[in-house]
Amino acid sequence: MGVLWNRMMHAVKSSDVVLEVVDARAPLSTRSEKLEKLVEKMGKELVVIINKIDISDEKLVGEAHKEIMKTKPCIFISARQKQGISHIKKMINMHAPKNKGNIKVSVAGYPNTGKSSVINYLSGRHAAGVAPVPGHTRGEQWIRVNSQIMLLDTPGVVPFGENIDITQGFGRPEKMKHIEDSTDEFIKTVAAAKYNNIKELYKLTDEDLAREDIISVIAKKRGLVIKGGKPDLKRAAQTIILDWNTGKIRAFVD
Ligand SMILES: Nc1nc2c(ncn2[C@@H]2O[C@H](COP(=O)(O)OP(=O)(O)OP(=O)(O)O)[C@@H](O)[C@H]2O)c(=O)[nH]1
Ligand SMILES: [Mg+2]
Repeated sequence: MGVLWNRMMHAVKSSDVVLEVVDARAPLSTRSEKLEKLVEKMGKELVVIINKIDISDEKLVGEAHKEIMKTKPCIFISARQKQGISHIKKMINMHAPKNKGNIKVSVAGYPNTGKSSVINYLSGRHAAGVAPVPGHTRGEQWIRVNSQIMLLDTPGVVPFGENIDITQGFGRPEKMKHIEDSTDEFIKTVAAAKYNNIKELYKLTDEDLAREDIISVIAKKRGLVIKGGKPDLKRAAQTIILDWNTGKIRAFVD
């Protein structure tokens, strides 16, 4: 984390504008207070980009957008559906220093929020690697969008001390310790959220949703069992996290 954070400081220092990409399924809890403070301290401009609106609820995202706008410029987009590109370019031009020929923009935020996808969308080509695996981007990379704008892709960073859970794209499922426990808590949070597709996605009844062991119900529905017919909680948890990371789970969690 220390090394990554140093690199983040360097990225911010070498930029005119920072785009902070957050996940529209949890726009408030995927904001990084430390990143925002760092940008402010360095006297740079920050724009919050709420990405993945295609897998969240429009009205609830609209409310979160209003909330964020109280303190920061903010727009909502879908990199996957290619919605919002003109807004991003307008925002970059509005917040860049006037009459600057070469505007440098770093794209930052928590893992898996879609930073590399936003860059590919803006540059119109597959310039940055994208994967449903948090921690996919490992090194910084400058990518030219046009004669005026250059973007810096950065690895997803959760600053030390910030609240980490899997709604913040934390962890590769196969590497997470105690994955059953954290996923159990996570799936209950998502199932209780104002907007979610858990019921349809895992074919659950209302009774299933109310159960304490919802994860074992999901395991059984998916045929994930171990010897003796017991539900395979580990594989069920891995499936759920993968479904979150790939966007099969639609939700609004904040
Ligand atoms: N539904 C949906 N999925 C998206 C969108 N943008 C990105 N994704 C998906 O989110 C996952 C992560 O995307 P990346 O662009 O690799 O995210 P990142 O923030 O660069 O991730 P790291 O480099 O690991 O920090 C991929 O599976 C993308 O296809 C979007 O607008 N909508
Ligand atoms: Mg990336």
